[in-house]
Amino acid sequence: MTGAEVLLQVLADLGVEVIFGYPGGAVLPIYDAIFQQGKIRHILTRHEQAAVHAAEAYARSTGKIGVALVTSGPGATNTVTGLVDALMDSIPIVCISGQVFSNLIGNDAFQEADTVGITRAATKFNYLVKEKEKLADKIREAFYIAGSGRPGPVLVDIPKDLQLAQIPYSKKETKIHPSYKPVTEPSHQAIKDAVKAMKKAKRPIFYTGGGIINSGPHASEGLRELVKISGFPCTSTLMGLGAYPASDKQFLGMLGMHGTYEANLATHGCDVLIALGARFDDRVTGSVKDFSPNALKIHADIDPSQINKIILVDIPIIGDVARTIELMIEEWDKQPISVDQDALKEWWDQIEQWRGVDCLKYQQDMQAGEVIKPQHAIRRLSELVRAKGKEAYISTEVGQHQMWTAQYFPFESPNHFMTSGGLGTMGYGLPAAVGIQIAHPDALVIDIAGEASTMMNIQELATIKQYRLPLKVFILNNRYMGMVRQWQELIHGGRYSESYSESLPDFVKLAESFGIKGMRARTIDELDIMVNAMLDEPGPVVMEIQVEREENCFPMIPAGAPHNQILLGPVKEKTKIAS
Ligand SMILES: Cc1ncc(C[n+]2csc(CCOP(=O)(O)OP(=O)(O)O)c2C)c(N)n1
Repeated sequence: MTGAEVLLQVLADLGVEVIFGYPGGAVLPIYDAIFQQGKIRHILTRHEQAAVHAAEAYARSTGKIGVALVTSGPGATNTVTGLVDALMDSIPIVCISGQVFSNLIGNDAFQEADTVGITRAATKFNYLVKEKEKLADKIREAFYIAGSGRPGPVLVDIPKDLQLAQIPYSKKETKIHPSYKPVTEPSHQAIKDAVKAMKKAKRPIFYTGGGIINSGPHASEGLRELVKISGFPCTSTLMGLGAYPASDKQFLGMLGMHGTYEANLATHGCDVLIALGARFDDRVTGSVKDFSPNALKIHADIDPSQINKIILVDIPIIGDVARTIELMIEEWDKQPISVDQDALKEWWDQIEQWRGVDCLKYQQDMQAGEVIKPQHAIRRLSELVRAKGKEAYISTEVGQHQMWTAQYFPFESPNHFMTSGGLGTMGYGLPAAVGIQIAHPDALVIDIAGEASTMMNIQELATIKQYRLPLKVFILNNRYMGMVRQWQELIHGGRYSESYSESLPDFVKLAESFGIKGMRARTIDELDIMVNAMLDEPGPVVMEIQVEREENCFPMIPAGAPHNQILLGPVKEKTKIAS
């Protein structure tokens, strides 16, 4: 077999069904092999960055490993944003890049780039295959590393001569690297200590993150049980949304910079914080020295490097979070102490008071002709989807609409919310929706977007058309880079430097030019009609919702401030909350 054929055979043996990619000179042998086989489907995106985001969303919405294939030089450099995105959000993907012929490496050959050098800091692991005998093993190893421990992106760079070389192939087990053995079984003593502390708590809270989703459905099921048997409140990071059902009374909504009042004040005031599969990132902690100041902290993470990285914790637990939760549930009944129910009730009373502030309220004028509030558009979208008895897979771009989605679109199940959390990559949502729809052809997939972000990977409308993907692009058009404008308003004296889009396409005509249905809602009386029309449309739709231009996203904890300085609205309206 040729190296290219070996590559495809190993991928098939590893269970790969789909590759997202873009061809070029240095991967022509692989594309030729793709042409001649029927096992693996290739999805042609219109940009390599989009191929990686599509692979990421495919991975996150299925729990499988996503695969991208790109050519050397610009093909590879175009993947860097997607690779870092996957690294920050712990998404398991394998990116295969073509490289120039081995004898040309170092010659500044046409379309040569030092892909391994460039992507070293963008990947969990990367590798330039130099010996043809190692090709199959390196691919297997790449999949093992991407998917095990803390998941992440792995890149394998394959020179063109290796793709053309004759290589014997035999199906083999993955050889596990001797120096890479992630710990999955947590220390039983740590579990005992954690459960003891949890049972002694008077003001506990679960702080859950994307690790629960990465760990698989078992982790989310376990979390639901643990929260129920403990009776404790539960909050989540952006990446963890869906692990615990948003509609449940014990769920306080998202915490952090644009989290709810109740989630943030409960995190600030708790006496035991149980962090599960979360990494204390700055959007969550705000001021590190003031974060959850009086709490005993339990931190469960599969990646030992996360422990005590930002916040010093009292009880670290290293291991798979699904297993951690399972052991916590087992331990719960074994420990003789019982939770102080009076204290817990007092805590819940306090939380209910905070909940009573109704921090997500907004005023929508319902008179015909009135401007649509972006929050209302998202809330109605979620309600109308539910009214049709559907559960949607949602992707977002980055900005205000992303935070409003986290606030107003309730997620009931894991793997249904695909968003760029750590890197905050505008241009993620549209290709992500492609990846989700490929993975779930019959599901309702909606990309909730801002107009500026949509412009960053707009070429993917061609991919959507080509594969007849019935996904919906729901653009909240405020003509501003809304999140930038908001910060400029609140922090830079209202000087809207370069954040207004003087020129935008007519999104309806633009969609039509790609052969996709375009729709528009301009005023509140058109909103429900158009959302329903979009949901009833069997094919793809680009929907432009013209929204209030200068709406701000609240609550907001100013960067670096403690949680109890959460703003419920503009400071000038004196809604700043004192501790
Ligand atoms: C690739 C990239 N460039 C710049 C930014 C900085 N940024 C964050 S949000 C934002 C504005 C997004 O505008 P839009 O997509 O219209 O969404 P809105 O905030 O209006 O909802 C910008 C420029 C980013 N996150 N990603």
